Amino acid sequence: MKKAWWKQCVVYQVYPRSFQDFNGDGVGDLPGVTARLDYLQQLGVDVLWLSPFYQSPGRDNGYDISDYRAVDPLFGTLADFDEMLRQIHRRGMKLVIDLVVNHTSDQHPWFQASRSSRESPYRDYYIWRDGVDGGPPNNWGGNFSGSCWTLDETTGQYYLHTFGPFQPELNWANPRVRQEVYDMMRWWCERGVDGFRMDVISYISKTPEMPDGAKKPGSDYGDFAPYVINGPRVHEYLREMNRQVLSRYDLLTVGECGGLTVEQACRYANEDGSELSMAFQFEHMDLDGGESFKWNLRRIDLIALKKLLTKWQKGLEGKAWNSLYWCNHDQPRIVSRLGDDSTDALRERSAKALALCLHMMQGTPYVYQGEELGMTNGRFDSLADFRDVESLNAYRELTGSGRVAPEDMLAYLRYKSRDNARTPMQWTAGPNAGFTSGEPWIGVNPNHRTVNAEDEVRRPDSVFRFYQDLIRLRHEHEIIVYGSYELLLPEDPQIFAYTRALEGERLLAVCNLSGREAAFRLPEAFAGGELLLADMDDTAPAQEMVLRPWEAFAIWKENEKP
Ligand code: TEU
Repeated sequence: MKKAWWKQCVVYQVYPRSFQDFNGDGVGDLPGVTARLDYLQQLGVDVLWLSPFYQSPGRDNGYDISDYRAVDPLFGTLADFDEMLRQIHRRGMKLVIDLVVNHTSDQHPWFQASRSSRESPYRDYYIWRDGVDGGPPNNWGGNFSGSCWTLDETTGQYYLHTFGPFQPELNWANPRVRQEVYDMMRWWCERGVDGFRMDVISYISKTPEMPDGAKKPGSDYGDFAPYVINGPRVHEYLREMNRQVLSRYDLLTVGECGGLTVEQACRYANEDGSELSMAFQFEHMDLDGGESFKWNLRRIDLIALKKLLTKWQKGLEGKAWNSLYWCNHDQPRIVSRLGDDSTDALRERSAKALALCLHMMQGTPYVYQGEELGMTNGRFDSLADFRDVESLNAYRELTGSGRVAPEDMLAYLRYKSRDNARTPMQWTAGPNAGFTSGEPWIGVNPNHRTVNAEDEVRRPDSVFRFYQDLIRLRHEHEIIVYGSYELLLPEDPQIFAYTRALEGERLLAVCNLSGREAAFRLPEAFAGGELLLADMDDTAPAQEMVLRPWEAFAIWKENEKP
């Protein structure tokens, strides 16, 4: 397997709106990020991925961009950006920015021109179709509820949007659109950025015929996925982007690829470097999904999770590179989802066990802001406390149609809403968790009095310190980066254990991902190995062990010389 800096690094995702507010308007900003770089350096991460800060009406918190080359005044100025980047580089870290080019905002000048007339030179920058039988061109339903098509009165045609109607889909089949995107990417590369996280990049090529989709369960709409995701020309476009932009710089690129399969990942993230460095798959996040998308109270089944992550570890080995994550700005907090946040002790231990389980695997790990503190899901007393367009639309659609009772839907939102990831970063036990001196745009979790960075950094046994250790170990041990992976005990319903192997050495990760004791037999080959890390201070690896709830550890051993 080829070596690369982006295989050896740990990435930290900053969602600027919720990270640190510098100017007191209740919304995080770029000077706020700059002010917290020492904290991130102390954590030890190598790369920052910054979610959108571009000019935007903000209807999807910046994933609806109206000017790709401007910083939204809410977040600061271009000068603030340059200063932030300078300070990141000064600390030896790198910056990856979000590239949102499957769609723009409907306020983008391209779309304004496109919708103004069928003759506009920008008409073909977007995807326009005639209606059928007085309705939309087909039955596709969007990710943010409702139809994928909106009728525009001015020209009497419908435009396509797989997300909100305020996020019209760019037409990648138009070579001028692609050149605009590549120009813009080069502009940011020349400014000094070190890579791109590419929003829903698996959606950019549509099957031109765009037929009706199969009825989605629990919905009036049809499924666009087979005609949009991993579409016919997506790899051609990415190879072109790679030739024209990516290959000219030394970048980390990661594609957000809903609907990714192992076979597809081997193309998006292939070792020959002709497309992207790596891709985000979603299968492990979908394990607790169901009839109405993700809206339920289901828990992820551990045996299924092990099987699935093992499929990705083995399936990409030597062919492509994995990204590893439990959390991002679209997912509920992992400690509330797969761990146990019912008491402080269990919260901390389960957060550590989950972290160890992920960070000893092959791939580039991503830490989402607050994950390193064991931050939990937010507190949302009523519907009025939610901000996320996906959540609010789903509530309206599912309760409005009578499919889900309002109180059930509220419970589902509390468990799964994207807003759980977006409550402000908890810096201190003080007012608004030290996030803002103003009125925060979304409620601060009241548990910041016990769960906060100030306390976590100070305390030697904290979740923060544990993440620090995991990151340091990855930097020190090549086997954690490049070693091959084998799952142990595939049918065990409590323990997630696996080995890694590299020439001359081996590693064992053992995680009791349950709140009950579990018997574990240490494999012979690891007897007398070195305990690298454990989430309890008295873990003693032995031939016959009884793992305590959420006990997790890693052992390293040199192979016996023949
Ligand atoms: O997310 C794409 C995506 O697939 C999600 O909308 C996903 O379906 C949902 O969050 C799961 O509940 C990206 C961004 O990460 C997200 O924040 C944006 O809203 C979306 O694209 C549109 O740009």
